Formats: sequence, structure tokens, C-alpha cells
Amino acid sequence: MFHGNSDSQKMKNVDSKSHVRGESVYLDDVPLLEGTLFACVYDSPIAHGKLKSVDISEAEKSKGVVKIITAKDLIGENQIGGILPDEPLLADGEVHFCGMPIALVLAETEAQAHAAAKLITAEIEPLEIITDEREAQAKGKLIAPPKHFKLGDSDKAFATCEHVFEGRADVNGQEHLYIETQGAYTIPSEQGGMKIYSSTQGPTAVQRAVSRVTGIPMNLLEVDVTRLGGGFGGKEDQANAWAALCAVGTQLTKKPVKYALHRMEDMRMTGKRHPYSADYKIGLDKDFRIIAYSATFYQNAGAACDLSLPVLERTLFHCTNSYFIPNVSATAYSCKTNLPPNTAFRGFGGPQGMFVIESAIAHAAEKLNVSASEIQRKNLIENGDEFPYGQIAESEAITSWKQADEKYDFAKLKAEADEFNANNKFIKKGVALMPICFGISFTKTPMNQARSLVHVYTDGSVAISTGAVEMGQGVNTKIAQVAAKVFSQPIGRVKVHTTNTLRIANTSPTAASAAADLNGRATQIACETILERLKTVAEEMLKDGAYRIESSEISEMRHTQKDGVTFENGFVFFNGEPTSLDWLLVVNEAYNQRVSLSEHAHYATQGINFDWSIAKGHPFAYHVYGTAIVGVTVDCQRGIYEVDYVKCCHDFGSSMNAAVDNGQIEGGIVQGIGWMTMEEIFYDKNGRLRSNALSTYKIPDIYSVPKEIEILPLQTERENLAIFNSKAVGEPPLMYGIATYFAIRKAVKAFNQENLPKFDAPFTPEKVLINLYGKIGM
Ligand code: MTE
Ligand code: LUZ
Ligand code: MOS
Repeated sequence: MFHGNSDSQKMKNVDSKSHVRGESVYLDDVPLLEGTLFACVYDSPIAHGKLKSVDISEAEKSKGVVKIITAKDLIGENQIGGILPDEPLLADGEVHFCGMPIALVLAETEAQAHAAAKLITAEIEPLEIITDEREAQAKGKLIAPPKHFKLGDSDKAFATCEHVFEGRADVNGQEHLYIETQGAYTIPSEQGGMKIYSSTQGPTAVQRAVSRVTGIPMNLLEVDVTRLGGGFGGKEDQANAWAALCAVGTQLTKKPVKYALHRMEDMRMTGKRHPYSADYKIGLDKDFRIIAYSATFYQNAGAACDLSLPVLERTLFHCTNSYFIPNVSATAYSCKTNLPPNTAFRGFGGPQGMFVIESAIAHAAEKLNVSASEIQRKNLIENGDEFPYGQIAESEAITSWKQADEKYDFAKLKAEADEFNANNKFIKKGVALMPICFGISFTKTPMNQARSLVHVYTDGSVAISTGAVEMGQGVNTKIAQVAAKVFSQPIGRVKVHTTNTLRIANTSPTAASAAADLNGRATQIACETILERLKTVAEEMLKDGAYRIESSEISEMRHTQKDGVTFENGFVFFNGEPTSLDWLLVVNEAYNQRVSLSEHAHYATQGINFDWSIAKGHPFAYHVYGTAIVGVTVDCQRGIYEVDYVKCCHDFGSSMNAAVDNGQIEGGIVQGIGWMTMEEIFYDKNGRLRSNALSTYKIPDIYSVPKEIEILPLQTERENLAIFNSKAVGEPPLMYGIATYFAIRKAVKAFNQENLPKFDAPFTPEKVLINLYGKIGM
């Protein structure tokens, strides 16, 4: 249990008032300085080619244009690749994808900048365009050598299996579609420095990229992030380019520069979730235990590395989902194509790995004529089992399955669907289960650190800065709760401020669902350190019986803790007895005694490690588990469908904020359903994005969300490394949405038994219709 103020469990997001009043400050709400220039990129119309020349002469004459910048103008390095140096900021010599920035226009108004960018032309000599990951792999176009995971000996084990099935699964990408598009605003400061407002999940990544392209040292670059209108991974790395472009503009003009992308620019120029294609082989014994599993993953990385390699690694980490399989062999290729560099997206490659094993299980179930859930249930990972990467499971997989089954009665839900199907010819129902298991921690161990700066002011109020970025997920609420709890102050006395690289340096991006864990723990340490000092001051004040009170009125507030000084509801207790001392008196006495009321604390997750030379270790602080059951109804004349319900048992550990966490679950589920059903990214053979607007790229709206989402918190007593045992919640629920794919598949098969649809997500209404009437072999 979270033992904070009892209201805290139900506490609203601290931003909710300012959000509904329109007072929350996003990038576009930062007041503009006089003389601000507006930027617009001229981006490549061709996916691959030699850049012979760029003609800016017409654009330069266009009204309001102040400057046009190309690669040759850069003072620093023309490079923004964070992991591999393979991504120029502005194309130089070659273009690698449609949407690659070639020139930057700076003008007095936004409209003028856009108008001028349209007047730029480039002479590009076409080169071969590859958009398909398998074709790229076959032609040797890889971002890096392939990665492997191995447990046991799958080759040997397959020979002993009663049943072996092989197949292919494809899963498409996903557009982030954060409500707030990418953008930045740079303002010149003293000594050639700059203040950079950026809509980024990674303020330090922005600072580093700007430093690199401008040559300005990091200590002259202040990055400030107010909050994001969503990131979903799309701003973990890909906010860098826009900040870097604005910064270059500021450096070369000495003027503030702003660029907030239009929606179609954002969709065209930024990378998305990685599409994957995979080959799998699954072997079961006569009792349907999975004895061996092998998979080869082809990741469509796009034209540069970006975060593709850690994404690829997480695909391997999660390629067996919540199952224990004693013999596993997995290989993953990061394939270089002529698409915008794909990037982090909620789940970070994990969901793609899980889709493949769920496809393999569905394949086996269909061939063996058993329910997929029977195979799923039999193979859930147990306490003490080993993951293919060497970590030993502290598993809640079976517990969550059992608790979900007890509450929702899987057999009954399936029987209802079967009965419905027996009585209806053109409407069919499908039900599928999805256990999830997601590792919490950045898989790159050094990233698992954070800092928090806490000030207590002499009016008793508290100001906090951390490395965490608020992007709607409620991290600021959780951090405020931590301080309020430690100080025993109302949450209204605590303000969590913007994320700023001068206040907090060397931040890890707000990602991997770990922001509250890492920054919350750092905040806890900082607050506890200040509290200890205050206790010492209070103890001194209480000497000789001063401030003791005998009044019985507040005796019912007596604290149970009997030793020394404690703070409860703002009052000081001594050995469990009330005193007339309160928070404000002690804070002011501390100030008078010249005791520090500020602390900058550091937290680093203990006990984690990973050694890629052997691909073994203990990379995760803990795992988040859960089980969902999803029911759908398919209209077999139209190919359209509805999600009737998603019912899950989710492992919160012990949620410190049910409102925030349930919101994360609901949002994650809907985003996962969108990925699996209607969201279809479509690039043509020439690498041009055809689904380039909301008219052609459909995301779930209020009519397509499940009619019912039920969330049952897993009951568990197990301790974990999360902040106050409240496990990370940001990414895992998205993976419940995967069951929707398999539920639709069941409904389709109930209508057309002959057909074995390909495993090819998303299952758009168009594909459903084709499969309802087609005869397609796997
Ligand atoms: N929720 C909202 N509302 N907006 C977002 O952009 N991003 C998700 C998740 N939930 C996101 C969100 C992703 S991809 C991650 S990694 C986590 O939030 C990051 O925040 P956390 O570490 O505080 O959970
Ligand atoms: N980002 C990252 C992530 O850099 N490393 C990770 O392991 C990760 N995991 C999930 C989401 N983002
Ligand atoms: Mo989330 S994909 O870690 O930003």
C-alpha cells in the first residue's frame, strides 16, 4: 500500500485544472520575443539520390525571408546521430529518405517561411530505393551486425518436439500522433550561448545535439521543457533535429528562431514505430509445452540508426513474452531502408517481439485444434525460471492469469462468444487472451540514473526540479506526491517545475516507463535528506520541554511512531507526543541556524547489469506483468468490427495514484488496439508516405474505443524496486491491445473456417473483408 495521505490514491493529476482552463504551457504557449524568426524546412521529395545542387535563388527573393541555410553553412558538425554518427542534420551530397531536411528557411512570419520553402528546388540523381526490410537485409544493408539471444539448444530440442510449426509474421509501424507536433524555440543569450525551448522527452539529448551542430559547449546551452502534448517515444530522440535547426538559425542570425511543425510536415519527416517482419519456428511436446522457439526478426530501421539498435535489443528481450521456453534462439537484423529513421514508440520494440510469439502460438493452436489460451496458460513463466537473457523471473504471470480468470471467468466469456457465433451467420465474435511481461529499466544500464533538486522556502512551500519530462503521463503528480508524503505536507504546497538542463544536468530521456521510478526515487532521497536536517533542528528546539503541550484536543492525532521527532500533517511530534511546533516554525529556525533547506540528490538503480558479449545479465529492476482478455464483434458483411471489452488484471505493485495509473492503462490499451487494427502506415515503392494526414491515417476515436475497459489490480505482497512499490505503468498496457488482433482473427475464422489469414498486423477492415471471403494460406 502507498501510505501517503489517504487522498493521494485518488489524487487528480496536478495539471488537470490548468489543462481544462487552457493555462498549461506547451512550446507554442511560450511568449515570443520581438524579432523572432520562423523556420521551415525544405525536405527531400525523393527517397534516395545524389544531391547535385540546391537552388534557393527564388526563395531568397521571397517576401520576409531573412536567411536560408544549407549544410555548408553549419559551424559545427553536420551530425545528429546519437548512437551511430549516420544522420546529417541537413542533407549533404546524398538524400536518404523522403522528408530529409535539405535547407532551412528563416523568415519574418511562419507563412512567409512556408511559402519560401516551396520555391526551393533541388537537382537529385535518383539511386535505388529500398523500403522493404527483407530486401535491405538480402542486399546487406544493415545498421549494425545482427544480435542474438540463446537459451538452451533449440536445434537439438526441435528434434525432440511432438509438434513443430513454422511461419512468418509481419507487423507494421505506427505514427506517434502526439497532439503537440515537434518543435523548438531558441533564444540567443550571453557569450554566444542559447536558451532552447524544446518539445522533447530528452532535454540532454537536445543539448548534446545542439552543441554538436553549433560547436557551442553544453554549459552555454540551457534546454527548458515545460511539458509535452504527448511524446510516446517520438520525442525521445527525434526532437533533436528541430531544436538543432532552430539553434543553427539563431547562431547564424543572432535572432530567436521558432519552428513548430505542421501536422503533415511532422508525419512526413519524422520516424515512427519500427515495422518488423519475422520468421518463427515453435516446437511443442505432446502436452503443449513449448520446448523450443526460434525467431529471426527483420527490423525496418529507416535511413539512419536513431534508436533502432536498443529497440532491436528490446525486441529480443521480449521475444518470449511471459512464457518460459527452455530452448530459445533469436536473431535480429536492423535493416537500413530509405524511409525516415524509425524510432522509439511505447514498448520500444517489445510489442513487435510479442506479436510474433503470439502469432506462433495462434498458429500452433489452430493446427492442433486447441485454444491458444491453453498453450499460453501452460507455458507462463514461473518464479525462478530463467529468461533467455539470463535474468531469473520474480513472476506474477500465473497469479495475474488466475486472478483475471477468477474475476472475469474466461470459460464463460468464450462460451458466450461460441454460443453467439452458433446463432449468428453474419456477425461473429472472437475472444483472445494476452499475458504480458515487460522489463523495467533502460536496457543500457548507465542510463538508469536520475537527479532531483528540492528547495524548501521560508514560507514552507516546496519547489522541485527533476530530469523527468511531463508528457501527460502524470509523472509530475507522482513526484509531487513523493515530496508531499516525505514532508507530510499537502500536495498544494509542492510545485514541480519545468525540466531544465541548468537545474538538472545529464538527464536520461523520460522513457522506458522509468521516469517516476528514477526521478521519484531521487526526489525521495533529496526530501529525506532535508527532513533529517529539519528533525535535528526540531529536536534542538524541543530540548528542555519547550513546545511540549498537554492539550488533549490533539492527542488523537498522536503519532504511532514513538522515537524522536516526526512530522505528521504539518505538526511536529516527539516520541509520539504532540508539540506546538509545526513545519513552518522548524523551517524558519533551520534557516536562522544556517541549515540548508535545499538538496540535489542522485539515484541509480542498484543490482542491474547486462553483458552483450555473452548476451546475459540482469538488465531489469523488475518486470510488470498482467493478463488481459479482449472480446470483439466482427460484421462479416462489411469487414468492420468493434471491441466489446478489454478486461485485465494488471500488476501495479501497489499503485501510488490510481487515477493516473488507470488513465495510463486505458490510454495504452486504446493505442495498442489502434496499432493492431486501424492504424496503417503506407509508404509507396518510391518511399513516399501516402498515409500522410488524418484523412488517410486512422487512429482510434471515441467510437472505436472498447465499449468496456475493466482493470483489476493484481493482489501481491511482493516488494519491488519501484518508487513506493508503485510499479512503472507507462508502456506495458499497450501490449494488451495485441489480443485484439487475435480476437478478430478468431471471429474471422468463425465465419470462414477454410481460411488461415496471414499474420500481418494491422487487421484493417479491408484485410478483414478479404480474409472473410478469401482462401489465403499462411
Ligand atoms: N502517456 C501520455 N499521456 N503521453 C505520453 O506521451 N508516453 C508513454 C507513456 N505514457 C506517454 C504516456 C511512453 S512511451 C513512456 S516511456 C512513458 O509514458 C514515459 O513516462 P513514465 O516513465 O513517467 O511512465
Ligand atoms: N529507451 C531507451 C527506451 O533508450 N532504452 C530502453 O531500454 C527503452 N525502453 C523502453 C522505452 N524506451
Ligand atoms: Mo517511451 S517508447 O520509452 O518514450
